[in-house]
Amino acid sequence: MTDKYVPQQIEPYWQAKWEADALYYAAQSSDRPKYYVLEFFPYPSGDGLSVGHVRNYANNDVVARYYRMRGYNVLHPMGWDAFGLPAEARAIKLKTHPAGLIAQYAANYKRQLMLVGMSYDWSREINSSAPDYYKWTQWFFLLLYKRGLAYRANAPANWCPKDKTVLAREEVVDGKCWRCNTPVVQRDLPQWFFRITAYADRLLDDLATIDWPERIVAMQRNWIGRSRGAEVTFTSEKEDPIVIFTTRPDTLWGATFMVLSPEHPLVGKLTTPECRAAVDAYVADARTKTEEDRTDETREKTGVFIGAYAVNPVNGERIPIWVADYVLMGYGTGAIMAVPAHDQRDFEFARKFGLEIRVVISPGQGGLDSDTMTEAYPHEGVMVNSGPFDGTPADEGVDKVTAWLEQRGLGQGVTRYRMRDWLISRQRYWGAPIPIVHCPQCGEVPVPDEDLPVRLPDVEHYEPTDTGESPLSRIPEFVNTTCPQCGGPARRETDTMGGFACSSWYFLRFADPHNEQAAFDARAAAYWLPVDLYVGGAEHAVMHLLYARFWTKVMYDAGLVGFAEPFARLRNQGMILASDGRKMSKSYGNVITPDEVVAKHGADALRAYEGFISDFMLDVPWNEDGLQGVSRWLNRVWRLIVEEPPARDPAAVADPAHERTLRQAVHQAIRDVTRQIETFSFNTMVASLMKLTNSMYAARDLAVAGSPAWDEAVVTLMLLMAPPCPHIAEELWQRTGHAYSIHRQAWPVYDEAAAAEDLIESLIEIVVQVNGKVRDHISVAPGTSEDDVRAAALRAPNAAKYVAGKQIVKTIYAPDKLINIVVR
Ligand code: ANZ
Ligand code: ZN
Repeated sequence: MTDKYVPQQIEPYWQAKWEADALYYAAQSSDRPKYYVLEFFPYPSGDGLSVGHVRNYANNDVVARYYRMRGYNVLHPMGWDAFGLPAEARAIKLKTHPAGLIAQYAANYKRQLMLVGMSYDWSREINSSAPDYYKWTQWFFLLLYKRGLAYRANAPANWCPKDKTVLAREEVVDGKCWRCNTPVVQRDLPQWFFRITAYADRLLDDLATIDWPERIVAMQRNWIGRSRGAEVTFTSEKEDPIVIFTTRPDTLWGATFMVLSPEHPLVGKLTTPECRAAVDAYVADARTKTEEDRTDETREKTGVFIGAYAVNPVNGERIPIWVADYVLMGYGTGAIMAVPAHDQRDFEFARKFGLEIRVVISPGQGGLDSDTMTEAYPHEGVMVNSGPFDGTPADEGVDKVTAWLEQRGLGQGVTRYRMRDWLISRQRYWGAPIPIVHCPQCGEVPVPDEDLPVRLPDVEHYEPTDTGESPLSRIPEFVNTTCPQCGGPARRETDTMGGFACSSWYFLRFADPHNEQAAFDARAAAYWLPVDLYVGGAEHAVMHLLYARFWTKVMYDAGLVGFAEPFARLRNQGMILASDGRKMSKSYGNVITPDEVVAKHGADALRAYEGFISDFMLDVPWNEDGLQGVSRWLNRVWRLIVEEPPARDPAAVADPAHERTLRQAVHQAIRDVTRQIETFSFNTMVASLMKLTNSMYAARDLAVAGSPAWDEAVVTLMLLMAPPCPHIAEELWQRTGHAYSIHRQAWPVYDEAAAAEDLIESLIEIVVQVNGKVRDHISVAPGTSEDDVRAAALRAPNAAKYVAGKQIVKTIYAPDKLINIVVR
């Protein structure tokens, strides 16, 4: 047996043994508290995992292992988010089937995760593209359908011309497809939606009940975008009512023009013949723009006058009506009153087109001058030029004006949301088929539960079509079916569901992954869920993390689960950049894989470095020196424990003060590492372990090795290292004669008195005399018993010299001051 630390020799051995012993198997148990630790299940790609991906797995594994040692029944599962565009696109390119590709990619991910020593319960592995999984995704679709939460509607959709599919709003980034960066165009298509807007209030309000990063909470809040305001009815000169939505009814007296969205139904009717050509051209142009472009605040405002006027109901004023693309048809009523003095977009528009700016909110001192203002004043103040409301503070004015409008039948208070319904259908092959049949007699008919899953046909050609129809529509064996209701000929729905449907419930499947009768057993879900700790990247803030909350609430309402929030605690990891500070990317050739790091330094070094690298939340560049530092530390630990402590000079007897110092270091480490794991401070956790190692080296040099304090330190260091560095900890545990497995040991208990900072300072020095002559000094805690003081005095090297070979007659002890050993 070599005594050098060679991680590549010990790591595969222990990994195989843990797996063979099912050490991380999570049995459902009622007598132990549970802890469910989860990482976002990955989308397996052909590139495999980089050290950036490993960051959240490795650090969350520390938490999983820690809770096991704390006596919790821990569920730490892994699976594959396997449906979706990238695998399909790749398969088309390689002229192969995505199922085979995904299996290959997932196997590689699994190999990599095992390589870094993840403590997953692999018996629960799931794959969202397997029929025994998507059967239940379809079942949930129908649950939503039956509850009125899934519907089909014709809608302008974001269409990616390259991927040839509709994209959800959140999949459009800066007007481009989030996957392939192709500019998105608008198309009208029949689409399936989930009615997430019905849950807007609960999705907002329940944010207060979960422990999530403030940033993610804020993103969800903005995304849902609840605004309280008023709808106010203006009238055109032809007396058509034009309802506008405003959050600032207190500024009604400052409206100097009106803006309609280009899609507004009254544009056609109200536009005068002289303006028609210009308006038509503008409206046509607006259709080519994405919502993201249109709402870009830095873009120069555009618009045209439609030749008509509207009457402001509060003061009878006649204001020009414009059409402009910064007003969206999908929000509010698609029409606004423009108040350029107090709304920045309206201000820019008015300045560009020479429209009147009228101040109706005064900031107090000095007031505002509409001629010299350089930007809108959107803040609080006092209402001015506002008829009966002059002098009213603006914040009170909002409610007062709303009540005033309601009394006169001119408007009403309303709540509006920015969030829209969730577009779920995709015109693609590689997804869960939507389990609906279209019957000429019965209309839309849900596929009966017993006929699920609606299987994806195994075909060779599934390239997307240019018509916007799913490739499934070209497979007659799939399309042609009989109506479950009347038995007549019918057509299957050919759209598939976007991958976010699969990931909206997978965390429940892990509780009961092999259930063939139900998506999950209610008791299993009640035991394991909600997820106690969920970790993943912030890029999911408004998609997956909102959808999963929505589905959970629907399940709660359907009585399937007893909780309304799936993820009690959420943490986001930062990105690991390449050492050059750029994003790791295949195209830059700067990706670092766990494989190469493990080959060079071992999995434990990689894991510890993934913690040590920086605060978990921050983006940080990879640094080979830092990795080497961690590797050196592991070698030091190895030598400290495996190598015999240096032969002890019999005269060099340990000073009890040094033992106490060591105990203090040990218990401070227990205290700190415990807190650091619980607060996700993995960088300081590794630093604490390094510090303890240093304290042990110092203590060993002071000949504490071999004492009870030393033994305690060795055991504690191994136990504290078990979560981040499971292999070396297991190996050292065995080499120091302990019973397998260290991962089944209890977490060390922290002794507050031993860790106390003031202990060392408060030690008192005791004079050691031999036959009345001062020979040495020792440090002890006040109140130490005479026996302990005598024992310590006899170990003090200089005193020991004068006692050696003599017979002790008696000792005289003056408490906390002096001990005199009388020898002969
Ligand atoms: C007059 C006004 C005066 C407004 C003022 C704001 C400030 P949030 O808070 O995001 O809900 N608006 C209404 N419907 C719109 C649409 N379809 N497209 C673009 N803008 C629209 O925004 C509500 C405000 O955005 C509304 O209040 C309206 O402008 C504008 F000093 O009305 B406001
Ligand atoms: Zn029918």
